Amino acid sequence: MRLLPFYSLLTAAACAGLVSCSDSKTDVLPENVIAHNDLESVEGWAPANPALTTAKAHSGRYSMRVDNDIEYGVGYGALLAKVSPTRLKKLELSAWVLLTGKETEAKLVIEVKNPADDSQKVFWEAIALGDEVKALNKWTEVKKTFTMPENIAPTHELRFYLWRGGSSQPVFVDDITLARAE
Ligand SMILES: [Ca+2]
Repeated sequence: MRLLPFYSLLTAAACAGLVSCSDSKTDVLPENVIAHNDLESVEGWAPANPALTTAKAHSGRYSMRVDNDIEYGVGYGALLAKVSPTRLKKLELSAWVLLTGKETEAKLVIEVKNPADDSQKVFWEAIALGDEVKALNKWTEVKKTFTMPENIAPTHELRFYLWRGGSSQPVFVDDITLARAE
């Protein structure tokens, strides 16, 4: 398996009793997983992120939230060269979402940017949470497979983030997984 940047954190959390040490799901992630975050090991790591919250959680104590005052959630960014040994063709995003109000405009965004030219939009697609999640105040799993364009390069950066998108009522997200898909 590939070691993820926060794999050791997950293991440390597991053996600190936050989750069971015998829970193999948290010890070994599938080989195609690019990144996984249950938000349990983010508190205290700089820079402090106002989106991190204990108000609601799908796993453990923590999730992330956007609302009137918080535009973006805890984000992910890495060069494509580091996330996939071969050209990334498809990317599967899954996450657990809790909406507190109808007609939210919040989105889970997958973006590919060229760090050498910030104005160049290589790829931008999103899961519109208001379209996908109908139940309020109930954790619901959302999942989408994104087809990457031919022109992505190893020097481009893959980004994931939760964006408020005009929502005024809080939107919570937990247990995010980005994985290579076929
Ligand atoms: Ca959590």
